[in-house]
Amino acid sequence: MTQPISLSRYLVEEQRERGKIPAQLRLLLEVVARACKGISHAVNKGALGDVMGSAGSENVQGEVQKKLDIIANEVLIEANEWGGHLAAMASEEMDSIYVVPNRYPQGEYLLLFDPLDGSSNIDVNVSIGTIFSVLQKPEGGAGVSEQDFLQAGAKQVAAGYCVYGPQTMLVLTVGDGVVMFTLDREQGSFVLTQEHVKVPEDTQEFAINMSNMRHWAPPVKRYVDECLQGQDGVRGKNFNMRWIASMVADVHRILMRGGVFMYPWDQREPNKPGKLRLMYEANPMSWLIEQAGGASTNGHQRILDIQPTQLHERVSVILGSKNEVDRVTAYHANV
Ligand code: AHM
Ligand code: MG
Repeated sequence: MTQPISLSRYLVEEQRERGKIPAQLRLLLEVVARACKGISHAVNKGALGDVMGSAGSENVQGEVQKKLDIIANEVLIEANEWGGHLAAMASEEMDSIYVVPNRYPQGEYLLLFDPLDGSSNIDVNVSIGTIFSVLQKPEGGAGVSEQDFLQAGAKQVAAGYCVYGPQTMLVLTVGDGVVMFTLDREQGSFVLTQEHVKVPEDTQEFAINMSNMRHWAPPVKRYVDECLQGQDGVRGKNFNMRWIASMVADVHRILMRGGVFMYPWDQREPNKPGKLRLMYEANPMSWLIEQAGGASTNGHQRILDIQPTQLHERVSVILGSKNEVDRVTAYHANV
């Protein structure tokens, strides 16, 4: 029987054999994984711990924070601030960046996260997750500022998510494909369960919140209309639909079996480019999808090429199976 490969061993071997992961980055990823284990534990407790329901506060985007949003945020900060691998962190749940306090050494990396994505699903026991993105602090310049974070997604040095579902899984890229680890609760460690993850180029499954259809722009409406026509329509095949309302769970399904995920701009809030956040939701997910052979655009350009201008910037997202993403993007060409 082959020995299971733990996340720690995978990272050490990647560092040793491919020189892919510098020691500081390896430490960072181990710490993020450890924090995710803690979050998984809190999520699993549910009503048995004091973790359910609203925290009675709002985040910078004006969204009500759940207790678990705040717990997950604190777990990630406390786990990461003292190790010497980070200069600063940014989170969906914090207005501005969190600079590593002076009492700890400062590292060269920047960590961004959505501590608990899909939080509308917390209280109904549906899969949720933590999304993270790692950037290198630009060279030169003393201290660290929000400006240092404003780098295109193509500059990420690691990205991933942890999904808290029937299994807790950590999905990771360091630019060398996508690997998946499953939490072995008896051993307390993440174990490698899938390598060479590949998103099929074609799919017959799409994911979008259909209740917003009347607000969509014509290219998105056209694409979904054509899918709904099924085998008698222009696409000549039937499509299935899924919408979990947890991006982590929807993207995980797409990594496992293909599909296209869309959270496009819509007319409900015409001044916002979309609902999802570029730097700690769309960028890490887009890199994972691209690393697995899929594609990700905002309808007009590759998401990873977008130069952010704000930490909490929003973006329209179309990602997944390459041929479908290319089709939706082409429909935007003349708009
Ligand atoms: P959150 O970060 O506040 O949880 O919001 C992001 C989530 C995504 O996980 C999901 O794709 C989307 O919001 C669902 O939105 P909606 O409820 O509008 O369908
Ligand atoms: Mg989110």
